[in-house]
Amino acid sequence: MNEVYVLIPAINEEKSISKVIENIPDGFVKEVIVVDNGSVDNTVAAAKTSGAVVLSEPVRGYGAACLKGLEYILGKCDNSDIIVFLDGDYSDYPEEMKIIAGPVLNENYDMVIGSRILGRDLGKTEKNSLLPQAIFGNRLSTALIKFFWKYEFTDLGPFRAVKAGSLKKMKMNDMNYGWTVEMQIKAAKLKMKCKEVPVSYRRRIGISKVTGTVSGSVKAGVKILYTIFRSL
Ligand SMILES: Nc1nc2c(ncn2[C@@H]2O[C@H](COP(=O)(O)OP(=O)(O)OP(=O)(O)O)[C@@H](O)[C@H]2O)c(=O)[nH]1
Ligand SMILES: [Mg+2]
Repeated sequence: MNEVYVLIPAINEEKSISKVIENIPDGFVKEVIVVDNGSVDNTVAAAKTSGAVVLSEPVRGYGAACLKGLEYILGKCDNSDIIVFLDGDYSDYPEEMKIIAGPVLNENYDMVIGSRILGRDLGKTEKNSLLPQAIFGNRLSTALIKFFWKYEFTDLGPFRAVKAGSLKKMKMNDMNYGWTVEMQIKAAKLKMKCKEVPVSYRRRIGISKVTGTVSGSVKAGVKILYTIFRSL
């Protein structure tokens, strides 16, 4: 039996983290790992109460937190096991995890991305949940990926499932905002079997860290473009 591990990078998400963990389908996952970067609220306690393993990463950054979680999971899982990435702000619908993990579990996909753009086209996203800068940035970066590497994506969505053995081959190293695009570029370069599925999306609970802030959007945009052109 292949196991499913869920990796949630989180910082100061005390209002949402328990909802995220508790909405993961019952009995579907072996372990939920929350990687914290020094939250100053009750995120750590809330995540533990909801049954997650909490790791702490001293270096700040979304990618740094994911790397810490991966080191922990890849150190003990099989190559055929599955890692699901999920945000801790309750924007994604954890109950949709099976449609993302399913093709990796059952159809030999290396990676499945939950696409909020495909979801929006089906009326599955809450109004104003996908901010204009995210829509623009996604459109530009996925167009560049298609142009340079001939792989078609519509989103750099955080909710995604990847086979553990495939993640090992990717040798991920981005420490912050380039994490999602780096993974998609590496999947394309390695000719991995990928697909997207439409997912729902809603406005986050709590305070924005990235796309909902001006500085976060600028830093993320610059880092994503830098990651694309550095990968050529
Ligand atoms: N551990 C850790 N988690 C982070 C860091 N930055 C963001 N996160 C988490 O990563 C997830 C995504 O961050 P968000 O702030 O939701 O970013 P976003 O979805 O682009 O934009 P907003 O939802 O508008 O803020 C959330 O669970 C955050 O708590 C970080 O530096 N360290
Ligand atoms: Mg968010």
